[in-house]
Amino acid sequence: MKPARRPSLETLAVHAGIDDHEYHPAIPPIYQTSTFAFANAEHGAALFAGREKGYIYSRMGNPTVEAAERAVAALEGGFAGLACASGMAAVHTVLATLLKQGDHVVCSDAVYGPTLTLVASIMNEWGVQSTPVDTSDLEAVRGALRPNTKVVYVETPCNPTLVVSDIAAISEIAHHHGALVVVDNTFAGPILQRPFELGADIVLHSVTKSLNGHADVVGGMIVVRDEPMYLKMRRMLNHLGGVLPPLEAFLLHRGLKTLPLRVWKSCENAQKVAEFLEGHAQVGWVRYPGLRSHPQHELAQRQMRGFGAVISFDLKGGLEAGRRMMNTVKLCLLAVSLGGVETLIQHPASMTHASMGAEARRRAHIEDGLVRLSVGIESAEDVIADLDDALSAAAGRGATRPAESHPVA
Ligand code: LCS
Repeated sequence: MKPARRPSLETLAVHAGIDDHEYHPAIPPIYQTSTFAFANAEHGAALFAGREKGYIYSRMGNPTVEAAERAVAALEGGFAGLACASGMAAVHTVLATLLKQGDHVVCSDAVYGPTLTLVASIMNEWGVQSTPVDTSDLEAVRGALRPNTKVVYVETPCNPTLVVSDIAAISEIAHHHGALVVVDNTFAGPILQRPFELGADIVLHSVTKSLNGHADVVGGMIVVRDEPMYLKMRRMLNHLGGVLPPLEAFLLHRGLKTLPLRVWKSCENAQKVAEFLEGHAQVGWVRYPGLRSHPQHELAQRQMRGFGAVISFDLKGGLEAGRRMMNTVKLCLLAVSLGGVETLIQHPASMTHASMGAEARRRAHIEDGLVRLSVGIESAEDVIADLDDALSAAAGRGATRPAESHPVA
């Protein structure tokens, strides 16, 4: 007998998570309901006791949300997904499940600002110890482990420095020590990077970014490898309560269908934009994993199928040049978030990573002049023309918008 063919990611993106329903719709219906009626008292009691399968209350489970959870879990190659109200709700739910007072977590130092604030500041107040390290340095990871280290938390590529960490090597080090590896796969996504195949135990996402892709959903997703972890995580999510609502789950699921097309187009565009920026006299340095000048370019080639949508670069002329540039762009939206169909530009030190504080930013090499660009699926030539005009303005040539309309620095 021919072995069953494993569907490709492109096929899963279109079909995964879609169940049969009464009228056989092509797209799962939106169960926009907070609660589900029981047939009778015995049925209600049986559902609560877990003796029967079915739906009770949408915080505990909802068919539209479960469809999106199955789809993302299939794309990541995990056992199951848990949809959360935001990426931060996913980070919180994972850490609250895996860590208790007295435990220690090793964390990439250049993660999304609020993730570091949660791990290194808020959770410290709850008695969880943490060590932020440059996780691209395996010796630093090894050296940070303590007898009570339960989790190594890796974001790769990192936000916004695009540092790439070796998931397979870190998993080996952490597992040898008895710690679990959590990978925030938001920047690469399942099309470009396969953390479970590299040894990770838990994968999480801000689905606000490429998985939804259309800037109309804030959401998160946790994907686990096995049932015991799923049950622990589900219990925590159910009690913390940060679940994804049905309409958002529907929009996420719709966005997934074009994920491979969008991701490959933005990778192609980002490579062109990164090369343009690298050759521009007004730009100090450019960091993009697809450039040979990126310090972990070889690792990125090994670990990723493509290099993603996000580029960071430094403008000659520092903050003032950055302010002028961001007040001049017309096609690029001056907005935070990333991984969507539209090109976005922002200034991490005063925006996404402001909450970390200057000292943590300095340690994580998030310089004040760093500008972050998330390249969309428009024409690369149009994006480059817009950036070219804005770079001229940054150099003091051409007109800019009034500074007060976009306070950057
Ligand atoms: N993980 C990563 C890598 C992120 O970039 C973000 C958000 C989160 C987690 C949190 O997800 P959220 O709760 O926002 O869905 N990153 C953002 C950024 O770079 N700009 O705006 C949000």
